[in-house]
Amino acid sequence: MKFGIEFVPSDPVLKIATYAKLAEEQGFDNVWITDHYNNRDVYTTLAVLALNTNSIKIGSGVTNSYTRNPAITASSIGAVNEISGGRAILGLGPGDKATFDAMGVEWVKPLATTREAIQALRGFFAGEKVSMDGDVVKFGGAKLAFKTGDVPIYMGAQGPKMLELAGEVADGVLINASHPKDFEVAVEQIKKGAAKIGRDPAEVDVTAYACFSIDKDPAKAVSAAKVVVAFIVAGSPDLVLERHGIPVEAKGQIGEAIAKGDFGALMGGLVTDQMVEAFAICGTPEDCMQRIRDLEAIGVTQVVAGSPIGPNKEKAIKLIGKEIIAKM
Ligand code: F42
Repeated sequence: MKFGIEFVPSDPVLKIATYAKLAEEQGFDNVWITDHYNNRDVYTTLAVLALNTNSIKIGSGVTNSYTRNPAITASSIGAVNEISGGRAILGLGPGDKATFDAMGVEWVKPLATTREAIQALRGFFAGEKVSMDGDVVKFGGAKLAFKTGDVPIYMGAQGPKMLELAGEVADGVLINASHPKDFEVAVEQIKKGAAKIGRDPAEVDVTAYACFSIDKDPAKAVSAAKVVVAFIVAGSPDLVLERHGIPVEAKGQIGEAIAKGDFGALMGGLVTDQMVEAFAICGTPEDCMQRIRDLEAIGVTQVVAGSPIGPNKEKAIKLIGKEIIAKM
């Protein structure tokens, strides 16, 4: 099992660099930085992490090819790969519709766009002159003027077709989920994609990009996870809620409370323990370890500790290092 950690650059970059260094010391393999226009820039953050760490791999988790042309992405992550001594990973997804609406960016054919962007990116990483006339992605002979090295490409994916595509074309897949039931379904889709092209599915690093909250006091861990879980419930397809026995009506109620900023209602009962169980890796180190072992048994090969990580980030990173990574 590999371990990753996610940071959202809503925090200052230098603070994230301190956490990333601590994560490296605690034995984490990867650090992932999210990409949304309203936060600090992902590649600036990755560049600072590159200079402040020595061995941990650093990646975008995840960027998209609507707000950044794939040639620009190749140039940006290529530069990060150069300054980090070959530690860069590119996480790429279809992007977040709400963010695109706010930016006035049209979200067309996310599946085709992701497939074609990856094809172009592989070309740029191989030092080729890229000419493409895809459904969405088009290049008229574009070539980078420096060698990027071969940067692994991970896809951010949840939907069945995106997961299948990841099985075909990606080195890894970052799946926003925490429960074995969701991974049973996801792993089947990834295998289906790999089988299509006669690929060994074991080549794909199946990553649980999870809401994670750890503390020696389980009540504190649950309390820290609740707001993040509320956002997950509000954004989950009905099918996923039903899979976990969560009433679909809860989604509307939680969505309304989020819209009103009524965090008291979320904490006071709208977000149930059942929701936390379904959508977070949460609790004491022993609880988290058990869940990670259950995920491993289903085919998960990397667990990413995503927001909130714990009620206290620094303590949580140390707990994961000492009580989980060192004991796996
Ligand atoms: N999004 C961000 O913007 N920033 C981040 O930092 C970020 C991090 C992140 C980490 C892990 C992760 O799993 C997701 C993350 N995301 C982030 C969200 C990500 O960008 C996606 O929004 C998210 O993964 C949801 O994507 P999805 O896999 O559910 O795919 C969507 C597009 C979907 O509907 N997929 C369908 C499916 O079955 O997989 C396929 C839809 C389809 O077939 N579309 C056709 C096509 O060609 O695209 C066209 C259909 C038509 O009629 O137009």
